[in-house]
Amino acid sequence: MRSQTDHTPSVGSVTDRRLSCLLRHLHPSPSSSAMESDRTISALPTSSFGSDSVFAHVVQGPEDAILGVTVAFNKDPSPIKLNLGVGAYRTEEGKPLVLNVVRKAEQLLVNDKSRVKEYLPIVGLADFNKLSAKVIFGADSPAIQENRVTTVQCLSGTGSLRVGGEFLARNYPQRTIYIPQPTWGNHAKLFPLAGLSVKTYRYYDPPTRGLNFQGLLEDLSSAPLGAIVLLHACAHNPTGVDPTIEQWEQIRQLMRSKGLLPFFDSAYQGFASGSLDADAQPVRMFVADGGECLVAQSYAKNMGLYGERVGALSIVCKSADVAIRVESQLKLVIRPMYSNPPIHGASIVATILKDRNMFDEWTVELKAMADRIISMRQQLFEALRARGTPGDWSHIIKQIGMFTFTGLNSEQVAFMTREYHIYMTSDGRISMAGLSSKTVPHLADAIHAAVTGHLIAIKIAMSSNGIGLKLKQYYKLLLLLLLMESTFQDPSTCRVTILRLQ
Ligand code: KET
Repeated sequence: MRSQTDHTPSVGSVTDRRLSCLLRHLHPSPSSSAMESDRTISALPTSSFGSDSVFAHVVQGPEDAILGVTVAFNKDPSPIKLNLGVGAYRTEEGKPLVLNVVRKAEQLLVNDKSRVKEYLPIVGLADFNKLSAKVIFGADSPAIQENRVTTVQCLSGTGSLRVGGEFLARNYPQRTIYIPQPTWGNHAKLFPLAGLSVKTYRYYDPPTRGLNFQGLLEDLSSAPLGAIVLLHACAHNPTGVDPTIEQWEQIRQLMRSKGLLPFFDSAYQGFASGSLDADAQPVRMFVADGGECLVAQSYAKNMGLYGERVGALSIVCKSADVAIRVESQLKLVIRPMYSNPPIHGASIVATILKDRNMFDEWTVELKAMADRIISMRQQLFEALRARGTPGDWSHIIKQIGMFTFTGLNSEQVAFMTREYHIYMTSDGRISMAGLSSKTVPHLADAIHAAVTGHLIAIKIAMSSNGIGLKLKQYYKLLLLLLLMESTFQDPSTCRVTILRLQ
């Protein structure tokens, strides 16, 4: 007897077989159908069975030159380790800092029940954009009053540079951007991806550890008409060397006379001098002449909003109607890239910039951060002097902003990491913001040992001997060590000697 609910026709007639086939499709038995489809899939390369990964050919990418330092630092179990790699502010206790004013703003935002999590417009939060333009161009900027500035909220400084770069690649006839030599490593990577070709102009002068002003002027003079020039608004990264105001004026005149387009990267406003206005002066000089320029702003450092990714791109145009059309094109760049920016960080910034008291509180906290960095410069300089470390270390106190470009070479950096667990970028840049009174002696000891080289050399000699260096070679090595003693006046000569030893 068949139950009433059993719809399976009895096998026999052709009609019955067709019906049973149809029913199998309608009520597939899990075991049979899944196995069948798995069998079909298993022949395909993306299935979980058998064949190799379709990504098997993918090679291991290198770590980022800056952020990779933190990766290595995090893996080091040493209790004395010190991260001076990434440009991120730390307190005297070595802890990341959330500004009080930021905490207050966040509290206000949390308590405001009218706030929702809707999408922002493509160009971001309107208040944030308006107020950010005032921070960089000045509250009474004629360009703002004449509505010649368009500002769009972007993903921190990096995102602002990327959007600005792509806008230029699509809408500006000259597609070459000149970046300083050296510069923040990401510039040379992000602009080509935006569609621009990158060339460099001379900037840093290693022998004087200062600005190669002549080289800079020559290179910008020979740049093609209309070329884009990336300028660090203040606190040049990695060198800590900025032009003087008089030199900026010469740069401005030259650039305007050659029709070069300035693209300012303002990642450290307030960190050079402690004053937002003083640090914005070079940008404001270019805006005051009525010409056009782009500015990428970041709130990562000066408001400590690193992970919130808050920044702005402003394009100063000659007229309001051009600014409107430029903004419409910026939207076409942004929409397919990330659609629209995140709301939280920009709301924190807007809350602070909108309120006079909170704004003032921010400037006080910002000044305290800048002052702490300046005092770290002084302490490190004095610690090296106290140790009699060979070389002129006055550049530590002359350079400004978050970084000191020490002049230490990559071997010396590797030595300091290996022996002292001090992490920094291989170009010898140290983040002064990561240093504290407690860690200055440790850093000074490490620099002293790295510069006076015999420690490195002895280690090389010992390890070389350990791997079976012949006695004659070993003595040759020791002889070279003695030779090195007389060449330590300048760290750069130390490098040559060490390379010879290896
Ligand atoms: N411009 C410059 C000159 C710069 O130093 C940085 C960051 C940025 C832009 C981008 O910052 P953002 O976080 O996107 O607002 N520099 C530090 C961090 C990093 O490399 O990402 C650094 O040099 O350590």
